[in-house]
Parts: sequence; C-alpha cells; structure tokens
Amino acid sequence: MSFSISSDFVAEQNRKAEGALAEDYAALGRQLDRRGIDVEAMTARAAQFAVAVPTWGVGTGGTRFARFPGPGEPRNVFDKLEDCGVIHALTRVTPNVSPHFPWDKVSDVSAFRQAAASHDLGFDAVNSNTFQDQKDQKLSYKFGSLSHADKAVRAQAIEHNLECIDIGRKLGSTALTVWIADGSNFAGQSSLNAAFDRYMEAMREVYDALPKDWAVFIEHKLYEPAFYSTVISDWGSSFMAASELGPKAKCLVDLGHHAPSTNIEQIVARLIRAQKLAGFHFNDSKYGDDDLDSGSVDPFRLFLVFNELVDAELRSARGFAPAYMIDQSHNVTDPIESLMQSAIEIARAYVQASLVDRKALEAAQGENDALGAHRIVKQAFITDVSPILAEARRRKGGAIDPIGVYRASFYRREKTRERPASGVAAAGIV
Ligand SMILES: [Mn+2]
Repeated sequence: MSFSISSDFVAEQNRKAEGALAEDYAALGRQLDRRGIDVEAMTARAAQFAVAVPTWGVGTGGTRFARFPGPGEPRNVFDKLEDCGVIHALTRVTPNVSPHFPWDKVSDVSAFRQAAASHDLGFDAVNSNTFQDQKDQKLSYKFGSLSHADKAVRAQAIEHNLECIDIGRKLGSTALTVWIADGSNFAGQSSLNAAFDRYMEAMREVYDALPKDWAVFIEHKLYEPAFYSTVISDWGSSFMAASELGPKAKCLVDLGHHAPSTNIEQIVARLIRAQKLAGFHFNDSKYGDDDLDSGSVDPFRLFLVFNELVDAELRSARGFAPAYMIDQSHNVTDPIESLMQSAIEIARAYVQASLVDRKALEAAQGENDALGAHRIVKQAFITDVSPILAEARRRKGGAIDPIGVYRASFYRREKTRERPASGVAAAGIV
C-alpha cells in the first residue's frame, strides 16, 4: 500500500490555520466591499479556476549541463500521476494533467486513464515529441522533424503525431500540442521559406486527422535548440500556420518562448482578437526560456497577461476558450512544491485581474488619464488576494497552506522509501 496524504490529515492541519484565515478573509472582504467588490463572488471565481500540470513537471528537470535527480522521483507514469494527484488534492486548482508522448507511453492506455481517475485527475492537451530520438527509432530528428528535408523523416514525425491523437482520444483529451525543435544554426543552412512550406505540408496531414471536437495547438519558440533560426519562431509564424490550417489550429503561448522584453500581453490580446489563442504554457524567466516557477521572477507580467484573459472572459470574446497549462523545469526544488506554488501564483494572477474595475478603466482610457488608468490596474495587482485563494481551497477540501501541509506529511520521505529506483523519469524542457 503506497503512502498518501489523507483528507483527515489535511483537515487536521487546516484546523490550526482556520482562525487566522477567517480573520484575514473578513478583513479583505471589508476592504473589497469599500471598492464595490463582493469577496464571495471572487472566491467563487477562484474556486472554478483550473490550470493543468504537465506530467513531466513532477520529475526533476535539468539543464544542458547536468541533471541532479531528487529523492523519491517518479519512476513511471503511474508515479507521476500519484504526484500530480497530491498537487491537486492540496491546491484544488490542478484537476488535469498534460501528458507527453512517448515519455508517458504505456502498453495499456485504459490503465493510464483509470490511474488518473483514481487520483481525481483528467487530461488536458497531449504533447508530441519529435525533438529527440527515441530508442529503436528508425530515422533521426537531428536535422528536423515535420520540416525535415527528407520526406521519410517528415512522414515518421507525422505518424508520431497521429499516434498522439489516437492515445489522446482514449484518454479523453481534446487537443494536441505540437512544438518542434526544427531550425538551423547557420545562415544558409536551411531555406527559411522551404522549411516552413514543408512544415505546413506535414501539419496539414496532422490537422486533417484531428477528430471533430479536437484542436491542435501550435507552440512557437524563438531559439533553442536551434540558434540561428527556428521554423515556428514567433507568434507571427504560429499565427500564419494556424490561419492557413483552419479553425481547429490555434496558437499556444509559452511565456518563455519570446525575445527578451517582448510585450507578451499584447500578443495575447491580438490572438484573442483573431480567435486564435490556444492557451498557455506558464512559467517565468529572467533571461530566456528559463522555465522557472510561474510568478517567481515577474508576477506583474503574469498579472498583465491575465488582465487580458479576464477582460476577454468578462466580455465573452468570441472563440475564447484558452487551455491553461504549466510548463516548467524544476532543478533545485521539490517539483511538487514548485508546481503547487506555481499553480497558486497563476490562480492569484487570475483573481487579481478579476479585481480590475473595468468600467472605471475604460473611462480613464477614454479621458486619456494615463496615470488614473494605470492606478486602476495597479490597485488590483497590489491587492493581496491570498485569503481568497486559501478560502477557495479550504471550501473544496484542499489545504489552507498546501506547501506547509505537504512538508508536514513527509510525503517525499515516504516516496523515497517506496521508490528506490529513482531517476528514470524523463525531464522535459519544452
Ligand atoms: Mn512549452
């Protein structure tokens, strides 16, 4: 019998924190009331918010230089689901996982689905992988996959994506995320347009294989592993590809996949307007695609992204149904703790953005009151909504203090005992 954190344990831990939370919640309620905001309505919004956890995120990540495995790491997909289950049980904001193939490939897909259900988890978008060679793979992706100069390699990459769709159907997923590492390291190495044309031809086959209610999410990335050019380098290329493919193709925004100082919230606004926003891979960064924990470097940027998302939600923007996923690499922390912290920070940005007085903002914008408009947005950002997030968790049976409860449970210590053969979990950094 494997160790799990019982709901009794969570309830017992919560009892120690309930008094202080009730006081803080009431105080915040009075503060918001003076601003004409109903704290209960905000708590209800927090309670319905969800962000998916990537199965690869519960293993320790790595850098180009090394990977330092942590104790008690998941050894297989079932261990990964168990860890993802803990994240959801304590935070109550991560009801879905985003699996990755072939890292999560199992012989019995229904066992995979049942295991997820036993941890109260469903499935978000499935991720294909044509950015590395697998054991027994016939042709190499060293020089590309869906845009490779050799048709046979492209065919192999297409086939893999079709298999991902097939597995995803069995899991109950409705979207495929495609990120390719295709690109070049040298000027002249690759024809910029011919590579894009080959990608489009290959993606057409993937697109045509999508079930009726499915979507394909195109994830762009400016550089790395290719350093001179990438085939789907930016949101322009992504948008061009998604537009040509059709309505089921949309653009996925990974917060780390842009040039430094890019105004990501503006890209988000544009994609919403074009009905092409697929969703997100949330993470944070200081320099490049750092894949650090969401909200750990620039929480204001995360808030501004959500400011656009909440605006679109509240005005019922046409075609707006973004998928929220975390995509991070945890190298120096316990991945479960990082994912809980990140999910909470993402939910925080959502609730903060929900506090923006949009009527007053529109009026200030109309009057060219630059500072007045900025103050309205900023006031929402500086409001500490922690009591709302904690109360939403408590009401849903989660932990008031997820990381505190997790540490008190000694889950990691128990898993270290149960999972002696560690270090085989794939580290995904896409
Ligand atoms: Mn990503």
